[in-house]
Amino acid sequence: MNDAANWDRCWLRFNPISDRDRLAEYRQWGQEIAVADPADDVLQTAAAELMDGLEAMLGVRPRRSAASTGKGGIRLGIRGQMDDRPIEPAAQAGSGDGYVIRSMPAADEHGLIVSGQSAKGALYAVYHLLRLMQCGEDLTGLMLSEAPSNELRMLNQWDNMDGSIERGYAGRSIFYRNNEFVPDMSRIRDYARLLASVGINAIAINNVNVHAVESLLITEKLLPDVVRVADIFRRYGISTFLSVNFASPIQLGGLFSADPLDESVRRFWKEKVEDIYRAIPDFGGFLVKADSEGRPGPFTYGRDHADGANMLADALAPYGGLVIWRCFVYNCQQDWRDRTTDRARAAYDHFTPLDGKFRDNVLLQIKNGPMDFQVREPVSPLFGAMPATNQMLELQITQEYTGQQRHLCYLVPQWKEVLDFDTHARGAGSSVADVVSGRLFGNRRGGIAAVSNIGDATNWTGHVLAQANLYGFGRLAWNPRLTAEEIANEWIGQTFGADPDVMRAVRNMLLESWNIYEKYTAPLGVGWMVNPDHHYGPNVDGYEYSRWGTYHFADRHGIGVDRTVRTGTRYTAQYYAPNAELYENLESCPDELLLFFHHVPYTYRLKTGKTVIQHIYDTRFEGVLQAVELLNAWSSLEHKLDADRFEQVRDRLREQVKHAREWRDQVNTYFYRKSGIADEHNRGIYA
Ligand code: GCV
Repeated sequence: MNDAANWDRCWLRFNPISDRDRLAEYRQWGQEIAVADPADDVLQTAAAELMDGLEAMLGVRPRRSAASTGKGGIRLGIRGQMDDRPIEPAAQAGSGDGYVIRSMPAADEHGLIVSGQSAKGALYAVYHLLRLMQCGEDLTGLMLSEAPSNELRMLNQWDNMDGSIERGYAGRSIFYRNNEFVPDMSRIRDYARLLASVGINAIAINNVNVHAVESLLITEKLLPDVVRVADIFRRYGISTFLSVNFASPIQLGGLFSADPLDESVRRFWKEKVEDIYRAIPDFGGFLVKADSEGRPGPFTYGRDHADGANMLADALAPYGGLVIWRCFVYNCQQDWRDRTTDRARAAYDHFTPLDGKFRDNVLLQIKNGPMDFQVREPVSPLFGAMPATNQMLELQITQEYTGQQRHLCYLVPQWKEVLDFDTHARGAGSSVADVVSGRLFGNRRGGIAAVSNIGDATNWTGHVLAQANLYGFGRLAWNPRLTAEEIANEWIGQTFGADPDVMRAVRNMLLESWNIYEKYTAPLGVGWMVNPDHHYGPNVDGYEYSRWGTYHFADRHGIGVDRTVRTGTRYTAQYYAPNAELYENLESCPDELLLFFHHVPYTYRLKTGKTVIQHIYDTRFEGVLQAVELLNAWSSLEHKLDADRFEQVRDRLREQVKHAREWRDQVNTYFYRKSGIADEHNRGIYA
C-alpha cells in the first residue's frame, strides 16, 4: 500500500486544536482564504496547504475566493499583487524567499495578511503560520517578517538507483528501486512537502559517488524520469540538482578523455546541459565529487579543481545553473607508517591556492570538519580562507558516525557550534554562518547542504527522534541564530503536542544526547575508533593501520595526533589568529579537542583537573548511566504518547544502552591494557 496514511506525518500532523479559546481565536480568521494570482503553481501549493492545514486543525474547511469578501479571512499572495503594506526590511533581504505575516486589527477586518516576496516566500509563510498554530501560539497583534540567511538550503541524497542508500539507516531509497525510478512518486511528494515546510529549496537526488547507472541520469534514457521528479519538487519551491560523473565524456560520450580543457569534452558538457535545460528549464545544476576517494577528476589530466569546476560552470552559466564542487579531497591511499601526511590538512592545502579562480556560479562545498563528520572535530580551517570564492557548508544529517539512527543523537547543538565558530577571517566576529551565507566577504553566493537521513521506513528516519535532525537542519539553514532549544521546542510541539511533561522530557533528551554519545565513544576529539566500512560500534584500532589517514597513535605512554607547528604536522597554522595559537598551545587547547591537536601522556591533566586516562574511564561510565537515563525519561512518557511511536523509540533506546556498554567496556579495556593505569574508583574494567 502506498498511501500517505501509512507513513508518519512527522511534524506536519495538524491535529485538531483542543484548547477552546485558541480554537475560537483561530476560527475568527480561519474561515476564508483569498488567494491573489492563483495561476502560480507554488502559490497553489501554498493555498492548498493552508486550506488542508486549517481544515484539519479547526474542523472547518475555509472558503476559497479570489479576493477577500469581508471580515475574518486570510489574504495570501505575493507582495505587489495584493493590497498590503510595503514589506518589512528583513523580508526584503536575501534571495526573494522572504515573507510577512501580519494580523489586521479587529476594528479593521480581523484577518491575516500572508504575503511572500515571491510565491516561494508565500509558501514558507503558510508553513510558518501553520507551525505557530500547531504550537498553540497567540496570533493577535502578529507582525512578523522573515528572510532566510542562506540563499541555498540544500539536501544531498546519497541514494543509488539500485535502491540502496550510501550511509542510509532508514530503509531503502524512496526515489529508486532495481535501477529504475519508483513508479509511484507519492512518497517523493510527501518528502518535498516536509522539506518545503522547513525552508529547503534545493536537492541533489543521487549519490555523489556516481556509479554506472546513475551516470545515465543526464541522458535521454533517464532524463524523462528526472523531469517527473523535478516537477514534484518545483511545486514545493525546490530546485533539482544531479550529482554527475566527471568521466561522463568517456563513459557516455565515447570520448577518450574527460580533460576539462579539451574542446570536445567542453562541447560534450554544453550539449548535455542544453538537453537538460530543454527538459527542466529551472534545473539547479551539478553536484560534483571529483578526485576524491577514487572518483575521477581533473587531476588525471594535470588540471586542477578550478579547471574542472569552471568547465562545468561555463556550460551551466547561460541557464543560471550552479556547480557545487565538493572539497572532500584527500589521500585515501596513505601509508600508516608515514607521519608526515596529515589528512586534516588536505582540503585547505588543495583549495586555498585556487582562491579567486572559480567562476561566479561555482560554490565550494566544505564538510564542517577537516576529517569526516566525527562526533567531535574542530571546524574546518577552509571556512573564510578563500575570500574571493563562494563557499558552502556541508553537514551530515544521516548519523554515519553518530549512532546510525539506532542511538539518539540530536545534532543541532553540534551544528550550532560550527555555525557560531569565529574564523577570525576578517577579525573578530567572522562566524562560519556569515562566511557561508556569503555576507562576510560582501556579496558572495552561499548556502548550507546536508546529507539526508531518510529512507522508505514508515517513520522516515528509522529512529523517530532522528526526525528532529532533519527538521532542525532546515530551520538552521533558514536561520542560524535559532537556538538548539528553540528548534527542539518547535519540533516537539508539532510532533508530540504541547503536554508540558512530554515537552520537558523530550527536550532534555534531545539536548543532552550529543554529549552523551560523545561520552561513551571516542574521547577528547580523537575520533574514529569504529568498525571499518560500516562504521557502527567500537573498534579502537579499527582504522589505526589502514590507508585512510585516520589515526590516534595510542601507545603505552599516551595518545593523540600532534598537529602543532612546533613538533607536528603544522595543521594548526591553517587557522587564523588567535585560533591558531589557541590550538597550538597545549595549555589553551580546549579539552574536548585535545587529542585532535596534541599527543599527550595518559597522566596529562586536563583543565578539569583529571588525568586523560581517568577522564576516559569516567566519561565512559557516565555515558552509559546517562544512556540509561534517556531510556528512563522516555519510559516515563508511556501513557502520554501513542503506543506505536512510544515503542519504536523505546526499542532503539534499549539498544543504545546495550551498545553504550559495549563501547564503554571496549574503550576502557583497551586503554587499561595500553596504559596499565587503574581506574581510581576500581570499577569493572576487563584486563
Ligand atoms: C558518499 C565518507 C563516507 C562515504 C562518503 C564520503 C563522501 O567517506 O564514509 O560513504 O561517500 O564520506 O562524503 O564523499
